[in-house]
Parts: sequence; structure tokens; C-alpha cells
Amino acid sequence: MNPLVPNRKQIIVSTVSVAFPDYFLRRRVLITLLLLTAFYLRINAQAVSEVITDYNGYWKSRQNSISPVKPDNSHNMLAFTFNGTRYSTGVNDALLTSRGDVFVPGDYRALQVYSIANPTNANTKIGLGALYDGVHNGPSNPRPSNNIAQYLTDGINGLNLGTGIANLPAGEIMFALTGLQSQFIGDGIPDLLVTQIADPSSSADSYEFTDANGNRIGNKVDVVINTVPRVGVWVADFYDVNTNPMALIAGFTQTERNIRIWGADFSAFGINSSNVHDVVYFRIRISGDSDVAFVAYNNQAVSVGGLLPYYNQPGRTNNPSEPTTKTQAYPNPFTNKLILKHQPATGEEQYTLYNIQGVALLQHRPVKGSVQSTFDTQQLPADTYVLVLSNGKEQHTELLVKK
Ligand SMILES: [Ca+2]
Ligand SMILES: [Ca+2]
Ligand SMILES: [Ca+2]
Repeated sequence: MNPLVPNRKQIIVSTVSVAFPDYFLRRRVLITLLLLTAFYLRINAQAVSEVITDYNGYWKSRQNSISPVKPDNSHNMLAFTFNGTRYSTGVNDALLTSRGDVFVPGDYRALQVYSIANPTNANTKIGLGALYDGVHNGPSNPRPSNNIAQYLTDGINGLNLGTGIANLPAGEIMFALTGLQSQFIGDGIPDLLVTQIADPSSSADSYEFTDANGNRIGNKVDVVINTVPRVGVWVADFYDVNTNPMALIAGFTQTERNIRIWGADFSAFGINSSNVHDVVYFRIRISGDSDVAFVAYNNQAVSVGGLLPYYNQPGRTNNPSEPTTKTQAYPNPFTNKLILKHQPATGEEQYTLYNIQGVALLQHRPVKGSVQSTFDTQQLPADTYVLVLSNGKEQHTELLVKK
């Protein structure tokens, strides 16, 4: 941690190293602080200073008062403090109230993983509370699932802080996030939360929004995660993803790690009222040893995002390279019609096509037993759309483009 940098200015947007004669040191420090302050004010991204979860019923830990209780199992984030204000996540506001915690009611959910460029390498591990597998000091038989993406969206609202991925290889993770609402830009309420649950990197990960084609919208935010102060400590197993059964070796068994969380408003990413409707994805470019429990978004600030499924289940994915067995929508991009191939309809299913502002444009309920449905899309303008299948129990979404 850089001792020259006060806590609230820990998120570094960019740094330039310039050699100055020693007598300029004080001025240099001052200028650095002024620059960091300016960046801080501009990007409004900063460390979360307190976290509350449902571990053992209720767990609270703060930057300057780290809890001696170290969670060792699944636990869902109930609230967090950002820039001096405590926001609930909507997971269990009643519990916060019963504990006397004052908070601004919020609605935060994990972003659905759209794609991971390089899912694993030899160092990639699944981090789970040491008791997640039911065995205090060692692995379970059989091992927990090695489906890494599910650990980014598990738990209530996808906010299980006690599971995650460690040492994600250098590359990109794309999350689906559309329908950002411009009135929430620059209101000081964080719209994205990023977690870090193991030994943090000293190199920068970069975060940005993109359009449907992966082109950056606004600006990227670079974060050197080890400059973010820890907010808690947990006890984890780190299973080796690349062995079968997954190995759990000494040094990675029932081992303590720090929890770090940072948040930012949409404005930190240069999102404004003129480019907000172009946003389709949130992209993390990771440097090679990121450890993520989840990336959460402010569901109050997003219309379509709230339709994305957040209880991840095997086989459900928005990645077009791994089509769901349930529905195939084609062609994509489409023109005058859109065809949906699905399993024999039970009569409970409903397909809704939304624009990225979250307005429902077309709706279709397949006839019981049918395996194909067709949308007439002639009247729709060329744009990005979100197809949502809901069957009363779960939702599946797919991003589609009309040419
Ligand atoms: Ca264990
Ligand atoms: Ca998780
Ligand atoms: Ca906001």
C-alpha cells in the first residue's frame, strides 16, 4: 500500500513515473496527491470501507476494524459502505434493520458472465470457504464442481462472497449489462462493485464498458487491486481447477486471505447521457492473477440488466459459443424474422424481446408441445435486443442484433 495516498484515493487511474531531483520531492508528493485527488473526483471509484454479510447469521467487518471472525463458508453480501454511505444489496434488508444498521436501500446483483477468454491456466483455482465442501481441513469426495463461471454468480442475488475464482489468466471477462439508465450516472451511488478475495495483484486490471461489437464506450478504469485496503479476512480452500479430481494442496487448504471490494459510479467509466444507450457489455481485462467472488451491478440503475438471470445453473449461459440446450435463437444478427428453436413447450414459457432501454416490444407464448417459434421482426429498427425466456421458475436471456 502506498503510504502517501490517503484511503479514499486508493484507486489509481493512471500513474506516470518521472525522475525528479530530490529537492523536488515535496512538490512532487503534493502534485501527486493533487493529481490523485483530481482523478478521484473525476472517476469517483473507491474502496468499499465496510461489508456486512449473512455469515453465521450476521457478519460485519470494516477497513479500520477488521472482524476477528473469518468466514469459512458461503455468505451473501447484505450491505457495503461506499464514500461514507452504507447501501443495502436487497438480499436481507430486514436483518440489517433488526441489527440497527442504518442504510440506503439498494438492489445489487451479480453480473452474468457472458464469456471468459482464457478460463484457466495451471495456476487457476476455485476459492471456496474452507467448510463449503463440508470438510474443515481438507477436500471433500467428490470434489465441488469445477465449473468456474458458476462461482461468480452463486448465492442470493449472485452475491456469495465465500466462493470465487483465483488466478484468472490474463485475458478478458465479458459480462452482459445493458439498459443503463442515464439518471443514475454521476449520482454518487455506486453502479458497479468488484470483489477481490485472495492475494491481490500489483499490476493493473482494467475495466470498461463496450458496445455490442466489443468497442470501448467512454474510458477504461485501471485498478491496481493491492492498493485497495482490505475490508475483511476469510478462510478458504483453493482447489486446483486443472487436476481431476481437483487437487487441494498444502498452503491452499484452510488458508486466510483478505477480502477487498471497490465500487464506482457509471461516470467513472466516461458513461454519459449520449453514450449510455450503446452499452451492451462490461469488460474486465485482467493482468493474470485476479481473484473474483463476483462483479455486482446496481439493479436500480439498469432496466434490462435486472432481467438477467442471477441464480446460475449448469447449462445456462449467455455465451453464444456455448448455446443453451433450451433455446437457440437464429439468425444472429437477424433481419426480418427471428426463429427460436426450443424444447417441447410446456405452455408455461414466454418469450419477450426487449430493446436495450428495457422496453418490451414483442411477446410470444409457444403452443404446448411446439419446438419452434418465429418472431416477425420487420418493424424493428436495426439495434441490439435482449430476448428473455421465462418459464415461471427461471429466466434465460440472449443478446441479439438486428442488421
Ligand atoms: Ca475444506
Ligand atoms: Ca461467488
Ligand atoms: Ca450511480
